[in-house]
Amino acid sequence: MAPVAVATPTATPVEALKAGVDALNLGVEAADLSVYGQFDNTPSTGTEFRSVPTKSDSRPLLTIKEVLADDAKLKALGRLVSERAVVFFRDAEITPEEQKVLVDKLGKFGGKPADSTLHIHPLTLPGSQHGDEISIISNEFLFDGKFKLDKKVIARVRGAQHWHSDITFENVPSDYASLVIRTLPEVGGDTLWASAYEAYDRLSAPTQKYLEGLTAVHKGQGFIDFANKLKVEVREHRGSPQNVGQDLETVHPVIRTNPVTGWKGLFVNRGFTKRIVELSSSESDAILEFLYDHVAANHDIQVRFRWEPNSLAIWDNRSSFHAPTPDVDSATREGTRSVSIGERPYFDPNSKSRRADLASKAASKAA
Ligand SMILES: O=C(O)CCC(=O)C(=O)O
Ligand SMILES: [Fe+2]
Repeated sequence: MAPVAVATPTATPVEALKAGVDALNLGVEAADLSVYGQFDNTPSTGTEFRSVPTKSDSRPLLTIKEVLADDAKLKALGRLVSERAVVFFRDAEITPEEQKVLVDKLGKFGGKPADSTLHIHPLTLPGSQHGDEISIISNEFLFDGKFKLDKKVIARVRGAQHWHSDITFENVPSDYASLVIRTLPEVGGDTLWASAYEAYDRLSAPTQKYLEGLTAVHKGQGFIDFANKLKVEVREHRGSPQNVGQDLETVHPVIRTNPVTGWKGLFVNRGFTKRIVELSSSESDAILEFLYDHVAANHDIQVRFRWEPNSLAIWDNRSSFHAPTPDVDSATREGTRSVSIGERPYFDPNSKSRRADLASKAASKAA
């Protein structure tokens, strides 16, 4: 007879989820990256490592090669990405293969479950140019040359429609992702990121409380439509034994705790969130619309990044949103993206607001 799996009883579902995440720490002490030349892009969102020293910042420079070669630096970088939502490097020569290693290791040092690997996008067909675990980001096709995009249609969509977090239709979505735009238009095609922590912190306390008890359905309907049009199945298994099935649909908490920082963030996005489970459909529509607008309209929780040759962006999909800028008409814009699979999203009622946590740390330092 096959052995029967027995679930170990744990205190609460949240404790069980956290235990899986906390189990791996790999015994590495994080390095101090503040000794390297860098600046914060905005008070809440984005940190950029310098590639040239400036008069006012003579700290040594940090390259992504040095990070990749040093576990202590990788661990610290993961922490920084989780705190700042997105981190940028300039002049970062990095191959698609190294992009995969980078996000997988950031996830591992953040304690992701052992069976979470790299995402295989539902529309990445076998035999794709850089292998299964690299998504080609292009303004001419969707992940694979077969899924052609109509540039004119894309350009007509309002920019704010593009805000999303990656692959939240998966049961186990992404922790870290990296992107390099390798074919650049002369101008245009900037990418914006926003902090999900700051989006949460900007809500009034009664709204924060109200949202904390709710869950939402996420669905990758657009990808299913593309697959149907070409009569292909969506890919399985997609980086976790739990990321299987053709429906690309799941339910996640509306407020999510990031296990690395312990901070609460807003976790619904216009790209994939369809409805809030506990509400009537008209209530859900109104509240989701408000929350999407809250992210897109507060440009002071965002950073806008202009790509240069060899720019690298690394973000934490659990605690950020991003949006490409659809202002490139005739030029080709193309890049490579690697997406690590993290943990199943959870909301820990004892987790903290970013602002409150930073304020209490500053107060105890001053005391
Ligand atoms: O093309 C971009 O700027 C961003 C594309 C995107 O959403 C991604 O790489 O996940
Ligand atoms: Fe994305």
